[in-house]
Amino acid sequence: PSKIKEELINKYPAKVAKKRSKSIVVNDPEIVPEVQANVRTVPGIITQRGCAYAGCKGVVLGPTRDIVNIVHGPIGCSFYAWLTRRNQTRPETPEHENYITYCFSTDMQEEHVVFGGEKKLKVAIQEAYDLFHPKAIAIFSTCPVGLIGDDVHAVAREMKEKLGDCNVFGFSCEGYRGVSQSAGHHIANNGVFKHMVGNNNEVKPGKFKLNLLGEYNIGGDAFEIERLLEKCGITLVASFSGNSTVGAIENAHTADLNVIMCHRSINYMGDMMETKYGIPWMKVNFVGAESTAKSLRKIAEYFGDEELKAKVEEVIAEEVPAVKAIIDEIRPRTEGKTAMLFVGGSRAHHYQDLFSELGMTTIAAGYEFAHRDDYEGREVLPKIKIDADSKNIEELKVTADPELYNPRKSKAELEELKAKGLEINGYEGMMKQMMKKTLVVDDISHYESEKLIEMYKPDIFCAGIKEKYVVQKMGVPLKQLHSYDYGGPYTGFKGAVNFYKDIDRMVNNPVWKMIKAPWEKSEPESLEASYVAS
Ligand code: CFM
Ligand code: HCA
Repeated sequence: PSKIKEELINKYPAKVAKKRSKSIVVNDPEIVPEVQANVRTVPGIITQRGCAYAGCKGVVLGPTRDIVNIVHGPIGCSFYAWLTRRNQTRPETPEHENYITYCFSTDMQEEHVVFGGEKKLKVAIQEAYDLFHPKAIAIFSTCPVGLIGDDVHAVAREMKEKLGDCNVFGFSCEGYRGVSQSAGHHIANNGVFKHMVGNNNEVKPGKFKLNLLGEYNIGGDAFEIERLLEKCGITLVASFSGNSTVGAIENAHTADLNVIMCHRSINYMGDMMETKYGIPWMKVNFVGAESTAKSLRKIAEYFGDEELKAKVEEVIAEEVPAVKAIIDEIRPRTEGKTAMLFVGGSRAHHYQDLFSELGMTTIAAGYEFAHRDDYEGREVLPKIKIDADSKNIEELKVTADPELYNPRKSKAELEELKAKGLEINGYEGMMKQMMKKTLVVDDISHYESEKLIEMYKPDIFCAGIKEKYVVQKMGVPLKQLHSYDYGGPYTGFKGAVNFYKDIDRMVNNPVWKMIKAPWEKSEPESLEASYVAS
């Protein structure tokens, strides 16, 4: 693998090669080498990253159905974020609000860039309010807003005051705010925490109450998790933010546990809620049948109730036979095959569990925009150097709430849970679970992906829409782990079965053998020759 690493960077100019080499690491799960992450992409390199606005508006706020999300900026930014992420939602009744299908924008023009856009923004907020009377309106700043200096927060305060019964708040999530969409996650967490969480003290009935953090209901993933929680008798107070509502999020501080699916996008919320309200958090993974069972058991162990533990075992016993029947049939066809996973900030880790259930090995993986803790584990947090780009993002000063702080578990109880193997307020990252000598690459470039495929010829490559057709033209099937190629859900027991079937169909499809990859062609076909042939 170190030769492979050499091969990946030897075409780069010396300075670029030096920088990229720190983000390309041969794994050793015992030592866990350092991975350079969350740093600027070298200009000129084709990255798969997005911007801070995408992380704030598209990822964290976008999935909640009853917030009107107004994008302050040119129309292109809005169009980009319009339903492309496949975050599904299910209103209580057809009469209930659902703004997800709408696209709200101030449609900023040159004139507003020159003379300012605040007036236009106020008009847009008023118009949205008159049309829908929503509970909340959020404003998202795109790049030009920061450049011309429109004060979206002042506009939000003024309009909130004026409207009276509508929560209006803004986000300074201009695309350039950070090195990737990761900055937007942090900005979104801060805003949701400041303006929403804690606004409603109504307590939902239920004995075991939790919030599901970092689950955005892509392809219906949250529906399957909700089904399982309900079956176990666990009350879901709020989801952040898939299939969720303003009311639920405002109520989140009444739960007794936060479980985190996507650590990268929402770990800030977990920490802030722990400090302010005394709610511990626990990392879970509902991607993979075994991981789902493990996560349900962890939740039962946290609550420490014998009846709940028995119920969880009963649910697992009921769900597993259907999974086993399918995997027993499929696994002989997928066993021994190889996969590469390059996705945003957590799926490159989570989906390795599904591949291992299929008997497949993940030989290379990486995130687009995660931080070192997502690779190496949260214990490296104190060692991470805070650079100028990270310093730009506000770090909220949170303290215990004088009235609402109530530690759900005492220090001794938390220690006891930790001794039982429950990782409280912790995440061990991706690398400890990957095999020795596998490759870990942060913010992989297009060039490096092609090189890796040429060298390893994996049976499947997992990434997004930007990589899909380039990779498939190389004769390697590409599974989109962002949009799921319009399939899913892939969480829970039902989702695992969906995934096994989809991967079986892809890696065992004879069509890939009929495509000649560039390295298999002896001579480039002339355009003329291909006309004659067809
Ligand atoms: Fe978390 Fe996500 Fe992901 Fe992410 Fe994303 Fe996404 Fe993703 Mo695309 S929140 S980090 S910013 S799991 S949109 S639902 S698929 S890159 S791996
Ligand atoms: C985003 C959203 C995205 C893009 C997916 C892709 C998603 O980064 O703004 O490139 O295929 O999951 O929809 O990550």
